[in-house]
Amino acid sequence: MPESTRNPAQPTDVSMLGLGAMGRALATALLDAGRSVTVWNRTPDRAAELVARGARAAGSVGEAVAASPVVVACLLKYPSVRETLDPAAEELRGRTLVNLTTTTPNESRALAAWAAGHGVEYLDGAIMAVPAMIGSGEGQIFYSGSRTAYDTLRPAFGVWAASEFHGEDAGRASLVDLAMLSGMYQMFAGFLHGAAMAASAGMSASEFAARQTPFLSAMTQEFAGYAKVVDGGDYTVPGQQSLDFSDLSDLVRASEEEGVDPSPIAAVQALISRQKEAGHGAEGFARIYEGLRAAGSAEEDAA
Ligand code: FVH
Repeated sequence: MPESTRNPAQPTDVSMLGLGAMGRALATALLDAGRSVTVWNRTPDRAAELVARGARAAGSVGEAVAASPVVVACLLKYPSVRETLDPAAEELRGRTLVNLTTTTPNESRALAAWAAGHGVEYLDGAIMAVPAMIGSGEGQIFYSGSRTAYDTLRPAFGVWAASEFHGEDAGRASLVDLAMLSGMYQMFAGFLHGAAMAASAGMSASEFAARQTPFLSAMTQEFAGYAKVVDGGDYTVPGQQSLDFSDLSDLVRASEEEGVDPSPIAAVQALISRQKEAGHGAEGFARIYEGLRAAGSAEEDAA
């Protein structure tokens, strides 16, 4: 019997709140794996395709929450999660909430505290995949929060992507996710800045990409060496490219001369300059890590 025509009182395995591109991909993968799924979305029309595949549509958040022991939220941002769940807090009591909405680490911790205050088991998740990768075996989802919830749900959620548990601090999965995205977005911005510079010589972005891709791929091999220096904490180890050597003033000036906004590369040069002014010019490039960390501590100290 299709799920949509089941007795409404019969519980389903998972209730999915949020049927945007990602929520629909997650719900589809669960249905394809034979799980029974209740779905809810603020704009109800978005449930139609899933109902046709066997999901049960709930008419309200409370109804969706009451339908399953496990409730997955894949909404937009932290406020949308609270707006959706606050009114259903009592129905959630005794159930497990898995939040896959992108939130900051502190927002994830706030949700964990909110859940604990309402007798709800909480697992936070950060999706390292686009919707098309869900169920393809390519993506990854980082989890943190309740270990019990993770251990119980891992077999079911394994259909989405590879699962990785990051500990009981509910904010850790989000922190690692956002740290990875920080690296990715700065790489993309760097590529686009380079493409803008090359454009002033008439090179198309596609031509530039064809050159940049193998170069950057090769450069990522350097991460492990930088990481070793950072973890060892000794920026004087021989064999490193020094900050004096890495000075990017010419690169910044070249960008300006071509009429291209130098802000991405100027930000890197500012990090280099700060270390040189503090007397570390002879040390390795990786020393800028210390400047980034110290700036965070200074802000915390000032707070
Ligand atoms: N799509 C992706 O590639 C990324 C990959 C990494 C992780 N993200 C995060 O997943 C969350 C959902 O992303 P999404 O792609 O499904 O996003 P949308 O298609 O824009 O759908 C958003 C859903 O959230 C609902 N919604 C928004 N605001 C509210 C609200 N105030 N109350 C209730 N629901 C709300 C929205 O409902 P509607 O507009 O259809 O009525 C959608 O269901 C996100 O955190 C990504 O960062 C995806």
